Amino acid sequence: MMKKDWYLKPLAVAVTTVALGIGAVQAQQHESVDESEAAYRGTDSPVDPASAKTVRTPGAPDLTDEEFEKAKEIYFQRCAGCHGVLRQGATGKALTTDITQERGIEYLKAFINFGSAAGMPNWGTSGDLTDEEIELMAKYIMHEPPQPPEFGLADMKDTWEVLVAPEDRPTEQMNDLDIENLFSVTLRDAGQIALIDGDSKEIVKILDTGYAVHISRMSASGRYLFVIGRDAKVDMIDLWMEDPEIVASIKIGMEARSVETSKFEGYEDDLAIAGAYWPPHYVIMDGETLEPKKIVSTRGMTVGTQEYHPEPRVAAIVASHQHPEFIVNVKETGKVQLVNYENLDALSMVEIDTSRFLHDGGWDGSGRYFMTAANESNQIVVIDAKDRDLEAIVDVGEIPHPGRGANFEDPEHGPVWATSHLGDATIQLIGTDPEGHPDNAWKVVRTLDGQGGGSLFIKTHPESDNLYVDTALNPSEDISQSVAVFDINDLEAGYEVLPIAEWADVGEGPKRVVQPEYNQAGDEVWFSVWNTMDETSALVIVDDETRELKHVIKDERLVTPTGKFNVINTQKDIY
Ligand code: DHE
Repeated sequence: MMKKDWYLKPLAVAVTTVALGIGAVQAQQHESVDESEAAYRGTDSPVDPASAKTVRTPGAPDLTDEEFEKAKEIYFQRCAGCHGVLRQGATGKALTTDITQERGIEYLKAFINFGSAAGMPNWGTSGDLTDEEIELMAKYIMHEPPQPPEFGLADMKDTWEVLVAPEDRPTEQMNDLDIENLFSVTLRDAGQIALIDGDSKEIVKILDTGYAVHISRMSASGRYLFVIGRDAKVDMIDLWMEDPEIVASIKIGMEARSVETSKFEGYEDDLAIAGAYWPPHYVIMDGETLEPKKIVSTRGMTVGTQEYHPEPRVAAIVASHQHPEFIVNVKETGKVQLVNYENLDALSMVEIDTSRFLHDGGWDGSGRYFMTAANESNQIVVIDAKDRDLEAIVDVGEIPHPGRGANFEDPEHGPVWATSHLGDATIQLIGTDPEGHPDNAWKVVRTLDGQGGGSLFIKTHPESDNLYVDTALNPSEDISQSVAVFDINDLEAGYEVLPIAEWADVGEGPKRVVQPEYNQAGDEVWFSVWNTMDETSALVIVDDETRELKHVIKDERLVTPTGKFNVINTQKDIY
């Protein structure tokens, strides 16, 4: 089993045992939990803390109203991302009152102060929280969690706008953009996207979208771009307009991460879907106007123990090409729902038990199998979209994080899909050809050693012989500011390191290099050099043939660029 090493090695772990009246508390003091990793896993929740009603719980130390409001603010900003709004646990442990009241205040204070080797940041010793705030938070989590309000159809309709009616939109492309080679670039902390022309590298337009915008997805036609913000705002952008513009938008909840459109033949773009973290539900909408049609809650029983979970968040969503279905990952329950959209008034669904903590994923090279990470279970789940059942669950390294993964032909093992990992330095290739290579199917057929852990995305392209692996969240700057590239035809030769952040020459800052994305021809690879808001970021473009620097896009409008989505590669699931 892969040891979780990258996380511990660079961190000098000084174990401080705090012996307390109520027994010894083993709180491991860390020099610092890597801030980017902590920030990545627990970005502040866009849910308004004031919307959550305060609950006073017997057995918990009392707090004034003012203290409650302050604690809620801190919790939603720093803790909800990992522990969940209702504290049922996800990447972070469950903090329900049966646990917190049993542990007691001193224990809780020590853990908040020193953190833990399992990834809990050291909020006190890092200086993020004061002693008073630590005491406040320890008391706060001994009370029942305040529940934010639901967000139903009326709330959605209050936010729904059709800015340009379908009948008023152009009937042909009105601009001379090479749309297929256009890139939609997430400007994360600006709440915007940049549309960048893949040939000229010019910024075509900057568009205001949702708060902490997260991902872009394409319509089946390749005409519309769908963007979702962490605040659950979906924007639909018409790329045919003379000046590409948002034509419809809606908020489908208070927090979300995923959006997709219907892609099965005969239903192309009839419908759109977006999945929320809060409330835990997904919403099926009209594909042309985003009118909300059907809200489906994901609350239910977990796989395995079949315990009720009140906050199973919707992670990756893909649109099946095999049936008129959306395939929806439900994170905390470990259920994959195949939602048939032929009749929204009589919704039929296949709910497949898989493995808890589903996250991101993508199609295998054939477009039949959905390969998705149950990342906190260290597994890759394989869903057969044609037979509509679970094909396999594959044990992999520590916290797989594939993005959509990478599909290519391994010279020895045939067709494979690859993932890298947050929690260790490996890249693992899983056989995806049960017909032609049955012995390799759904097994790890090759494990490569990459630069280090902290990897978020891996990518290749049918026209390329290269496999690029980022390590954006590795604590060592040499590693987080560069990428590794393997020759697909000689994988055991190891990797070459490309000094992407150095090539960007943007001066100070963390300069995390994140998410390789190819252009349409597959002869360029674009990387984001993700700096903080008040530092200079950039996009670095590498010549895939020579692996040398081809171009750097630096522009003050490029604020915290992260995900980049080439239109044709996103539309056709090319990765
Ligand atoms: Fe993401 C995809 C959730 C943090 C950049 N991210 C996804 C998906 C999910 C998800 C469920 C898959 C969507 C789909 O395919 O439908 N991301 C989360 C989180 O819960 C998490 C860990 C913390 C949070 O609070 O958001 C998180 N993600 C981040 C980041 O910090 C990243 C690195 C920078 C950013 O822009 O926020 C980031 N996530 C991305 C990107 C993708 C993504 C670029 C799409 C990858 C692709 O190639 O499709």
